[in-house]
Amino acid sequence: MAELRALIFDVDGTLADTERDGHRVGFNRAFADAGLQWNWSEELYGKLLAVAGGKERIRHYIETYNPPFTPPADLTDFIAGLHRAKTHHYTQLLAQGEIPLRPGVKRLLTEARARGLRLAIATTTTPANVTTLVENTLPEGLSWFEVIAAGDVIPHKKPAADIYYYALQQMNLSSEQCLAFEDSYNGVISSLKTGIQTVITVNGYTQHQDFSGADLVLNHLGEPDFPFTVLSGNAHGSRYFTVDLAHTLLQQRIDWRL
Ligand code: XBP
Ligand code: MG
Repeated sequence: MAELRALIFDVDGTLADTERDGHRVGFNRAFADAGLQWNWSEELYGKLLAVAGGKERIRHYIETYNPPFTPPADLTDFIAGLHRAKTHHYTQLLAQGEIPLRPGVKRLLTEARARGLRLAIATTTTPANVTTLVENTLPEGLSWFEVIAAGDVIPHKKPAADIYYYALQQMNLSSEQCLAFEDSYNGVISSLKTGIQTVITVNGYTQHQDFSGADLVLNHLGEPDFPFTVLSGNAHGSRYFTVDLAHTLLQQRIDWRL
């Protein structure tokens, strides 16, 4: 019978609340650098987040919102250039310590390691963004993650299941041996497609999205002195997320299957 062996974490919106004040600002600075009169407001960005992947999001914006610019000969190359500039601005924001880890993340990662659980990341974002975020929020923490599955390492981004299949394959684990942590509809669709039980911590952009199929939907992972709120599912009396609760969630699924 499968037992919990690893926790797999999404990055944006899950490890840290990176979108509104991080990625969005990075995109707007890159547009300004390129002399484009494009500005992604908080509201517009919330709509654009339906498309995972920064390059894919820029293309979606061009095709859907028809913004003012002179189409270049090679649009793919043009988008890639904008995205490189955006990543530069975003990683600078991270390096300035602008974006902290969300409540309970460092505590849970530390406990998971102490309890012998393996750790991995499964994210749509660019690998450099992951390393910069972790280096600036969790010194020495990069080595805690056995696998950092990120960005273009797979052909189809979330909500496709590719990134979670890739992480499972790299760790040689089955979906029943893992628990995923996500923040968005695209993310939970991706993790559930692989059969990985999933815990959601919502944020400003995702709080009204559909998380059907998730084991638990929380406002954050909580701390002993800062309890979470259960938005759906059964936290079995816990007031903050722990390794014991992770084991209980998997066990309840096993009992349910019996
Ligand atoms: C969220 C995403 C990413 C970021 C932007 O990723 O969809 O595209 O919004 O990062 P996660 P890039 O799976 O961590 O929630 O511009 O590097 O794509
Ligand atoms: Mg996310």
